Amino acid sequence: MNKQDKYHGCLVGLALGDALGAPFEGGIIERFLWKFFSTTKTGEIRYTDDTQMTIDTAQSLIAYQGINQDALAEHYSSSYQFSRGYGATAAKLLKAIKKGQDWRNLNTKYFKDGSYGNGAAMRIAPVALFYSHNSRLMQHAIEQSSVITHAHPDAITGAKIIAQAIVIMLKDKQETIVQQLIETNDNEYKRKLLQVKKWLENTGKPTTKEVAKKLGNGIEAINSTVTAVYLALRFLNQDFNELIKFVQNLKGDTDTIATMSSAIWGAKNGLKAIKNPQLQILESKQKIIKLADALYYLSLKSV
Ligand code: R7I
Ligand code: MG
Ligand code: MG
Repeated sequence: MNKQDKYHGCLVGLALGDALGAPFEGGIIERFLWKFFSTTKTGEIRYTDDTQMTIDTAQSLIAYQGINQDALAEHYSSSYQFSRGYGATAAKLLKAIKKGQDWRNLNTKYFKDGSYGNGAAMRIAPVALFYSHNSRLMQHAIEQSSVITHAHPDAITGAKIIAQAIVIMLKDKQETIVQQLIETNDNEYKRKLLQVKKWLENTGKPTTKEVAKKLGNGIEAINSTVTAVYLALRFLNQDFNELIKFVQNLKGDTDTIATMSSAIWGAKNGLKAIKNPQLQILESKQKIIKLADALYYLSLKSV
């Protein structure tokens, strides 16, 4: 499999998953509101904060050849737009940075330990792609990029799980992925990963309701990141659209669970494997492909 196509599959898959998951996110109000924001003026399908922050992360990594926390905070805040559907606390924090406040004084201002939302995990794919050859540097970069908005350890662990899954998918052997994740996690994350292992080993397929109940479908990192890993693995050898359909029916944080599972699925199967007519009308598709290319070439430098 062409490695560069896997990079394309990861980032473009992520954005397409986000755009296709967004109309199904949240309750009646969120879904109603999204109808006004779901397409661009030229009729493309719009992505949400998940992809916007992923693009920001990629651009900043490329510009600084690594994580420059202050520049990244600046970048996240200058891209903020209400119409992308940011998390409520993340929105406050980004607006405060825009007004000149330091992220160091904000990341534990709203919650004592910082946010445990999935906002750090949803934007982590470029860090995985950039550092795919150096796990130690990757762990450090995940902590540095996450803590700007998500200081809570659960949020950072969620980002590490998604990044680790993406890196494993870029390589040839994926059989041991769940075992590797079980060995590097503990507590509630480990308990959920053990559930994933059990489900993948059995032939029975849990319904959307069972998945939501046991792994979660919420906005919290603990209730969405393992869910995304499970769904990417369950649909790994199936059509991309089957994965998306399942996530849309899962309810809850559908855009973000689609974002993270599609990034993992895309890193394994590549962009050429994504057969979906909506791909042709995805907002900023060419720009995202170019970012994936830049990350691919930069990752080669660190081999
Ligand atoms: O994590 P974050 O960037 O949100 C990402 C989500 C994704 O679904 C996106 O698609 C978008 O819709 O938002 O945003 P945060 O605001 O940091 O976290 C999300 C929400 O989780 C917060 O607004 C809180 O409601 C909740 N939350 C907490 N609640 C109590 N105590 C996060 N941390 C805490 C906490 O410590
Ligand atoms: Mg979103
Ligand atoms: Mg979401």
